[in-house]
Amino acid sequence: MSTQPSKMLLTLKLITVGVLLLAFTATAPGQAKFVANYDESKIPEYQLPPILTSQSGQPIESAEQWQNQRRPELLELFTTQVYGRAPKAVAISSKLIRTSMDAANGKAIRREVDVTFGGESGSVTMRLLIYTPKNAIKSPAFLGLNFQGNHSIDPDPSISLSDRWMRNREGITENNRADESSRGVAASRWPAELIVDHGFALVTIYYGDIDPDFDDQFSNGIHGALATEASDIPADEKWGSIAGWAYGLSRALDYLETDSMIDGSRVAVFGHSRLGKTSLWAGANDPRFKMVISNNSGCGGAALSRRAIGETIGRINTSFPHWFCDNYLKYNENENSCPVDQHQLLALIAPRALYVASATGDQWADPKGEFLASTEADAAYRLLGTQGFGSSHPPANMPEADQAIRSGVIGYHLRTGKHDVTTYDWEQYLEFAKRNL
Ligand code: GTR
Repeated sequence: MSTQPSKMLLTLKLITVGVLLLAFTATAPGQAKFVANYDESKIPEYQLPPILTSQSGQPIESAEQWQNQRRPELLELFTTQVYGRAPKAVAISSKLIRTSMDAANGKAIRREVDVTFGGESGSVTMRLLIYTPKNAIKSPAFLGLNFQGNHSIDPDPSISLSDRWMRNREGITENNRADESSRGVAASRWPAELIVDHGFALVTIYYGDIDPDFDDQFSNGIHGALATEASDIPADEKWGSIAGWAYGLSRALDYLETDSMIDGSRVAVFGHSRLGKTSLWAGANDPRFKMVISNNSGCGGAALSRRAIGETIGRINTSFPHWFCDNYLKYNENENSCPVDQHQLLALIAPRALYVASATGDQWADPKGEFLASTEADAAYRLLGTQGFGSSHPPANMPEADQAIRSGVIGYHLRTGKHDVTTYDWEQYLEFAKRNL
């Protein structure tokens, strides 16, 4: 008899907890089901933070003020509020693993080179896959991270198969490891032959060599290897994976500067999607990159966050909590309070060549926001004495699909098709690079 009321009480309590939990998950900010906005008329009101005014309100009117005052303060804001702070550069060592004299239809020499670096807590080894045009002395190069292992960019079975952690992909990768069937699956994104035909080298690295792409509280990959060096960085400013991948790109450039077949002073950093966010951050941080290419980088890349079209800061931080630093969480559903927006990231690349590419079928990445950010960045390019987009003003309207604007130092196109990297994209980059690299 006496157990009956307490059982009822327990059931009641459980129901109450259940209802409360349900109410919380349905209404807590950032937890409610995300519905992306694609309607221009529903964009929240916003004002972009200025490029050419300092944080204290002072107009920036000379190249000197830009270099000594505005650029450092913007770089610091992106470091502390968005991507996180990386430790200082550490020394690298390298080792040639193998060479093929007959790659890319006989047009290229292909090498695999291991570059190792680390700190007191451990080390990272990333394998560079390098195609250089035959008979060239020192080639300018495109450097970019790849998503599925170096073996995925070229079906040639003599390329080493990555044994690192890899995201599962239906029909391609299982149990987080690549197998023989994934050889060449991403070849359409990496047209090595076309690139060497134009006189450029291609260098690529599996991004998971630097940092495996999952949330482990910043402890594996580069974060673990450089944990001691990063130990005095405040918790909210700790580097996320994008900053880690960008750091790896800079270490790759350290190596390329020593490679006898590459001209290290003429390296373009390239990336698609999350790796496009990465190429932008690498280019903003490391002025040795002579050209920066963002392919469909979207939110946290080239797209203006304040438009909140497609993917938003809140959404990206929820899906990928390890990409950015923890301070970035403050701007979930609160883009206007962020002291920076992504046009200022693009401006950090000035006066070096910058190419931003969007795709019509990639509304999640907000092509218009990517275009607008590029036109805003033009102001910094002009201040630094370049012609920006190439004419007397940045373009007022988005170009038609497949009509690339690439006569200046800033290039932009909207390609027909989905979120991807295609031959069309590469053809534009190559033409742009012929003048700017
Ligand atoms: C998506 C993400 C995008 C983009 C993309 C990718 O899921 O929302 O920001 O980075 O992944 O990298 O493929």
